[in-house]
Amino acid sequence: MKKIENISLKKEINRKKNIIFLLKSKKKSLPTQYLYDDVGSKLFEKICETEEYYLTRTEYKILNSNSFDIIKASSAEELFEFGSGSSKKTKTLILSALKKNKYLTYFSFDISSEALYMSYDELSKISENLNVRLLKGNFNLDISRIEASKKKRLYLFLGSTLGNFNNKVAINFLQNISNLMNKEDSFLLGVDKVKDEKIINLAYNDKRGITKKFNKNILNVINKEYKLNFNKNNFLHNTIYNSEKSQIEMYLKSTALQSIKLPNNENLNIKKGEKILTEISRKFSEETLERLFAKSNLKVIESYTDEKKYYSLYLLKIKKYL
Ligand code: AVJ
Repeated sequence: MKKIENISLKKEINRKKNIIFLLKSKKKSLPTQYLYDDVGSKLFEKICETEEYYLTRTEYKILNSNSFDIIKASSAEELFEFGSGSSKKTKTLILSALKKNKYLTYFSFDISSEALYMSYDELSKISENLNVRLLKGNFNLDISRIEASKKKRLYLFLGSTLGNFNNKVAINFLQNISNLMNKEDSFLLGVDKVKDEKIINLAYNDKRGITKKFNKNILNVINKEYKLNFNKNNFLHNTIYNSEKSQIEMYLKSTALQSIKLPNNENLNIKKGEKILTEISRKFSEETLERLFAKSNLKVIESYTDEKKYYSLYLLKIKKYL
């Protein structure tokens, strides 16, 4: 089995306090990262295969039709992917990069060991000239621990994962990447775009109920992690599209008055109808993206989309080398 390089600095200190704070707040929420444990990562892979979830399929198509162009335009000699998941989509880019470079290193950076192993399984057979490195860490906490490269690196952040971050966190993340980038490096960002609300709503309410399972799994994860007593049967999967913020908000909605024992042994009452936010998924307009890039010292070199303009990839470079 391939060895995982753990680069994360475990900042354990305030985790419990944070959970208590989030659950006692007027607008309750849970940290989105808990959706992506090993079970959750696998459920997400299944969401990607549903009819309604157009994001992955569309991104894959765009990547497939433009992968050689992306490698050419970026002159990439090395690939570094954040939140790589199973790396299925990245395969096409790797194959194109191997046409231009005899040897290639691909870094897969993810929080989940399961995802890293899936990525290794998917990629290790491609070529003897491909070196796959597995890095385990959290991309908001551990990005400063990534080493820059002497080779021209193409950073990848696909799957519209940026959409999980509120504006402040998104800017912070993009700034961290642009600080890490050398002059010759590039960055390929995949994002879901603003479109007809009906299509968006369906994507988060698939009829097979996989998204519902995915959402409820967060309760298993935090029950285990913090020894809590959430009962999945007392919650409904609930999403709304917030058009003001152009984002899907995914909630667990309480079906009854219930009492939860918090990690500090305090009892928390959750009313019937009360909602706990588990994830946001932003849909971006060109204007929003321009603003984000400008604040992060990034400029667009090239962009790629599908015929319906549902989804876009942006190839970015550093605007000013500081
Ligand atoms: C993995 C964050 C891109 O926001 O569309 C899918 C996660 N949540 N269905 C998304 C997700 C519910 C997904 N991202």
